[in-house]
Amino acid sequence: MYWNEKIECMPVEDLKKLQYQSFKALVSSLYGFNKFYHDRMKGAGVLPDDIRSLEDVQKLPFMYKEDLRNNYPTKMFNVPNTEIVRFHASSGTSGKPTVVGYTKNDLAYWTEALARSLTSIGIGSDDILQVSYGYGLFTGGLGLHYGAEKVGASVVPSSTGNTERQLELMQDLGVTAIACTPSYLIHMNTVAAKMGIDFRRDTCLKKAVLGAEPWTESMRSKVEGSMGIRAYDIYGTSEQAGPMFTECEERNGIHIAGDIMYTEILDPETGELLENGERGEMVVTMLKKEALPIIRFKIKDISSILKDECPCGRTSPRISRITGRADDMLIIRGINVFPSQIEYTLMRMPEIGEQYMIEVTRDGALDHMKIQVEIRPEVFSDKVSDMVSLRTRIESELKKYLDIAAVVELRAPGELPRFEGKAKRVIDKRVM
Ligand code: DLL
Repeated sequence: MYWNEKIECMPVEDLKKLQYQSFKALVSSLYGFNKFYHDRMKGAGVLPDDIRSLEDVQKLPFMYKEDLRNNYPTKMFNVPNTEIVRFHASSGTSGKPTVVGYTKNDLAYWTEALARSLTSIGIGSDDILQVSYGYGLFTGGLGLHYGAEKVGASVVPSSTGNTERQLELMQDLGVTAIACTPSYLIHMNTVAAKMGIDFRRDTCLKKAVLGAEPWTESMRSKVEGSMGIRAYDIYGTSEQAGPMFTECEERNGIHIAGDIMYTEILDPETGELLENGERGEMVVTMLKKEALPIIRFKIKDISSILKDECPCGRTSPRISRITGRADDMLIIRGINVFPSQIEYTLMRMPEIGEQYMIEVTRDGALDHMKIQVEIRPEVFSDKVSDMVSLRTRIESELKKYLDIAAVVELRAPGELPRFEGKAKRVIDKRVM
């Protein structure tokens, strides 16, 4: 089932034409009326007339999160205040906060993107969707909320926190789907176990729409196995609008609405455009944005554009699961490792639960990595020799697959911190 078949299944060449037309119009208008883009383009020696094909996007300079910070809060907005109908803002945990704004049209295509996405995973008017992303300045709650209402689902706007109450509501209302961070779902699962709730037996939950932070295929298997649900990946950033794009029922990559966003994947070191299938840094151009235009934004997420067509029939470009951010990569004694690779290796071991924490320190010139992992209740034992041999096995798996020497510490179920919003699983004390 499609939400907007005409666009979602448009022939690829037609989509490219549409993208080019939108891009050309956007650049001409920004050059004429937006000081930031005018100056940037002038600085790079590019005029609107130099844009004669979609490939010419590459002539334009990049834009960075820094630009938003330096123009805090609204200096980069492209419309008068009277046309802004909503603001969201980042928490500013990695620097000064950034503010994003929306016109009525911005909210309309954001909601349309989510309506297409939710439809593609079979969420519609028969569903009761609990939105357990934070409501407020974070885009997750309100974004999913309006998308879900648009497809006719009944929304339970529970936001994060008060987990026991959320679980009661989930049972009482017969919630069929939930949208939240993967780490919050795992937390819910732990709280449910303590309350004696078995998801399969005691709830109607069938689907979860998980995102806002990196998570892995092995985490997906673990969550699905223990809760008896199907989990789907959802992606987006506040600069793009918020949560927007999901996998479809096929679950082989995230469909990007090509009429809304144009995606390039670049080599993080050389900046060269990579072929489809090659993994690199995402650079995005939003084709319909009014309040806060985004052109060639270096989003820093690592992904690839998939080569093959999706059997679902949608022709929109697809990206692979985000494996981390260009600025997330840890270099431990000269070895590059993404936290997601560590998660993938850990989650494949059945003895390990879903919680872990990575800590990196430096002693003189040497880096040290400590990984605390919670083990499953049925595996946890007082027998020291069993625990020592499990710990050694985890250390050797990490060495075998990632070539990193980490000290593993086993933790009892429930010992590590839980997260209601985005998880913070890496503490790099070298950069503090
Ligand atoms: O996290 C929007 C969102 C809300 C997406 C709810 C999905 C669900 P920001 O707070 O601006 O926006 O954070 C964006 O989060 O650049 C990625 O690094 C990361 N991220 C988001 N979704 C995923 C995902 C929201 N599915 C940043 N997988 C992005 C991996 C993700 N990382």
